[in-house]
Amino acid sequence: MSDKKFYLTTAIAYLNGSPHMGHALEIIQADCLARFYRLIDDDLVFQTGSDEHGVKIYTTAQEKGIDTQEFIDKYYEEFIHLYNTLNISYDRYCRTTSELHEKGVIKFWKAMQKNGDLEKAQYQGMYCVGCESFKTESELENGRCPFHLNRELIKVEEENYFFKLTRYKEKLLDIYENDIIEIIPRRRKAEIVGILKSELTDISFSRLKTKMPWGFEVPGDEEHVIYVWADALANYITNIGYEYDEHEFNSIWPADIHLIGKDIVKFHAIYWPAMLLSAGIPLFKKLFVHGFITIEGSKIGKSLGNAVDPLVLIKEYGVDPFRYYILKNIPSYDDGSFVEDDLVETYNTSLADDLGNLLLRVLTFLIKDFDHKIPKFISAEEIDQEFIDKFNFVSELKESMDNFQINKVLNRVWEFIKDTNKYINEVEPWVLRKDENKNERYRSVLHILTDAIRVISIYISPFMPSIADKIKDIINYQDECSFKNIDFDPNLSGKVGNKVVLFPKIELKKADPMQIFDFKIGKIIDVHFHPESSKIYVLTVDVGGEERTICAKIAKDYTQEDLMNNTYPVLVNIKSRSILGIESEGMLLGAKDPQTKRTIIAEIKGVAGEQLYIGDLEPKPRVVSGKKFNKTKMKVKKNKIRIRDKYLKSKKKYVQIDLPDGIRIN
Ligand code: ME8
Repeated sequence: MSDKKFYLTTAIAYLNGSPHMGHALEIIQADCLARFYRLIDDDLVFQTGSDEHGVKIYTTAQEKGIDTQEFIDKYYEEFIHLYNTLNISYDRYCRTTSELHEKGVIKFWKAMQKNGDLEKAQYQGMYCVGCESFKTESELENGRCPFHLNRELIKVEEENYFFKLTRYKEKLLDIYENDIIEIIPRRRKAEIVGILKSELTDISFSRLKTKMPWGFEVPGDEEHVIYVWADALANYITNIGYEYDEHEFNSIWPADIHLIGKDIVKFHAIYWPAMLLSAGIPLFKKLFVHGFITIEGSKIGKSLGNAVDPLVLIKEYGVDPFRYYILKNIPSYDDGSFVEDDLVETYNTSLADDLGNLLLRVLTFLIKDFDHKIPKFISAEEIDQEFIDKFNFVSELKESMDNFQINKVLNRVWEFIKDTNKYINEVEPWVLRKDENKNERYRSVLHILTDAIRVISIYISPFMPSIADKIKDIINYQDECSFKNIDFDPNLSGKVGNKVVLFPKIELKKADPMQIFDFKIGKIIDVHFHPESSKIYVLTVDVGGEERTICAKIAKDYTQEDLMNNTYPVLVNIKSRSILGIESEGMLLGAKDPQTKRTIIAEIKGVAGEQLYIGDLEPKPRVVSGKKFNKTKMKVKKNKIRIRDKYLKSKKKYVQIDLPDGIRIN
């Protein structure tokens, strides 16, 4: 037996914003993997963390005028809060601003330098702050990064330290040709081999401190800071003893699984192994790559804001149903769309009908006829034995999990739950209980069923740990949650608790189509002319802790002073679009006065970010297209904005517009 622990990691999130559904997806998948492998062997280390350096964080904090450390600490708290709420069982957490991490990064840097892989050279390139990475021509779509279409690339010209990635080309090709590192799904491997064969260059591994001070100083050169990815990737080793405890390090490293999203494969499949080879550190074993979650088909981004805050969903539906839905409905290695109605449907069918009902059915018999006691197992007929033989399908699950097919595992577990319900229907305990001669059999059947519920509690624990614990409590099962205990136990005994409805049914709320609109009060904090048109203003609008760029064709009718510091209703979830090369991320409401030919915009007094309502409707925003907006036929009525029979308003006031009745807003 090896004393090497199973080591599983997630990507470490940038702390430049609140955690979103993508972060929730990754950490839930990782937690599910960790809990699953712990059922096989408890000797596992699960690490996550936060990526706290880099241009993105530094400039966002600067723009907001907040001290960078204070800025990241705020988001650190938010991430930890989400992870705790989600019941994430991480063992270690690496903050890349920690001293421990810094020491490890310096040691790592020196090891690569000693190997002759870090050298200074003049550099010129286009940098995407969103990805924190230089981009080659072939990675761009119409001159923009495909992952960050809203961001301009930055031209960087400076002397940097370079990592000699090209030296590792052949070794890396060999690694992937021979599956020394496995990339799952395998189609992602083809992408990596393609990059290795065609466009590999040495990479800039530092930034000038005068331009970007937020990072660790390059050892022996105070003018440079270490590039954020060279720092971030090292978290996988620095936090497990690389610099401070060799024994600990050797008992955890190499990582068995790095779980990451599809946008950062290149860093993990090319940079990271090359860095490890350079520093003489063994390679990790597997890269699991998940897809991206969209919200009802739209990319997570500014237009949806926090409308789909995981915490809000958890509050509404509970942690475990949320975890269950994410793991079941979003295929682990493809993109998937979050649809709230699907969550409700999944909850009602799989959780309430299949699992909740099964528990209730069995408890009812135990309480009614056995005074809560689990009856003794006496003997099994053929049909019982067939069912008992179905209890252990661990090797099947392990094979799927080793291939990162989480939803396949979940579906297989559900097949067992359905088999249990089917078994009840076939053996008909309600018939057995009435027949004196069938008393022994009735007891055995109920014993088998209670044991099936015990086994189910083990199987579902990686997906819904709290529900699993609840079921264990109800049947008073104290033993370790482990696959060691997955076979039928003829000696199970004890008393069960009272009936519990684990998943009360949820009614599907039919949303009013008007609820998709998200109007907020926006305060104009900057106005300038569009460089390509004197009729258009480019406005910077504060919509509550977030700034939007909005292009508005009102420069003929309003002076810059008219607008500055005033507040207006803004449609914040309209699909962003490019207006003469500038991305417009929201819309003011207005229309032309037929008499004066002046464009008049709607106004409202209030605080930036304040929610507006269409009558009494609670907004349930989705991204809205311009076409959809036009279909709503908003009209002026008594200087207010009327949408069907309702008016646009804040909690306190109506939105006002100085136009005659009947004019269409556009
Ligand atoms: O990339 N759906 O941080 P990050 C699913 N700091 N996953 C998503 C997603 C979405 N819509 N959006 C992002 C970073 N992710 C770096 C990682 S690792 C040494 C450094 C995933 O906060 C993304 O793919 O932008 C990544 O795996 C994780 O969330 C953190 O993203």
